[in-house]
Amino acid sequence: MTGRSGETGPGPRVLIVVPTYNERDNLAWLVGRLRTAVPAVDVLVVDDGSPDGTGEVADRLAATDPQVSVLHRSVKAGLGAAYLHGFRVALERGYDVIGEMDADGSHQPEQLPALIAALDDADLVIGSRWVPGGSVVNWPLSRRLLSRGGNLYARALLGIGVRDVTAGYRLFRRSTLERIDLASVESAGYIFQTDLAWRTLRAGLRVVEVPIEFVERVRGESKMSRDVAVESLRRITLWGLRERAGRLGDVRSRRRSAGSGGA
Ligand SMILES: Nc1nc2c(ncn2[C@@H]2O[C@H](COP(=O)(O)OP(=O)(O)OP(=O)(O)O)[C@@H](O)[C@H]2O)c(=O)[nH]1
Ligand SMILES: [Mg+2]
Repeated sequence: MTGRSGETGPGPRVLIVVPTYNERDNLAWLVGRLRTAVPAVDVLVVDDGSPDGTGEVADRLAATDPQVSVLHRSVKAGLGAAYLHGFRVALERGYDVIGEMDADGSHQPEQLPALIAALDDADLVIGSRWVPGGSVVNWPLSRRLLSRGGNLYARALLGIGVRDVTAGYRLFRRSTLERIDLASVESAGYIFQTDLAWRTLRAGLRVVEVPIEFVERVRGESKMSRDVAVESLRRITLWGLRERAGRLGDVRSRRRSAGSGGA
């Protein structure tokens, strides 16, 4: 992405939001890589009171680096809720670009420049595992099938072209977050990712996927569960059916008004 409206001078101000829950052994490693890979980028860690002391690790990083800051939330309230809080703060602080990145190393900071470059022609950039050139390292077949199957289902039901709509390595233009009415987002968990991409598409904005290499976490525990997958399927089904019912309603009312116009 070039400077604001293409003029020379400082580039866009970018903030990457990193949600954490029990990522003590990953956070310093991840933030260090991020600050080295793209030194101009600021980092906001959003920690949900991790019992393992991740919040204190984040505080230590922030104390020595003015480009790192931390939001402490008292209880684990879900990935989506943490991101919504982070986004609100990012908008208040005036950032032009607001990004998402996991703390566990799955999203490689070294690939961030490619995502930033893609923002020139996009309102939302998704680091995608499932476009040509994208890949996943160290995932068992079951996890691949879950992600591919979930994405296939979302594509079919929502009628969208995005191949990795559940992905969590992303960059939003500020204007995108301002358009999609964050205050009405209710998705607190992982379905948040699909929800925001779906809102962006429905607002008529441009979503571009950039291939990434996604690396399974080496340290710490996953917070994914069967309930998360089931809840995602339920919500996607609901949105898809609602959209179809809406379209059907539009066709019926168009027919009715065409009929009454001709009478
Ligand atoms: N603040 C906050 N962060 C969370 C919460 N749940 C998950 N996270 C963080 O969100 C990121 C993604 O969570 P992961 O557990 O890695 O989930 P995943 O990537 O789907 O699962 P794996 O592939 O198994 O790692 C990590 O940085 C987590 O620490 C939460 O409730 N609150
Ligand atoms: Mg992960």
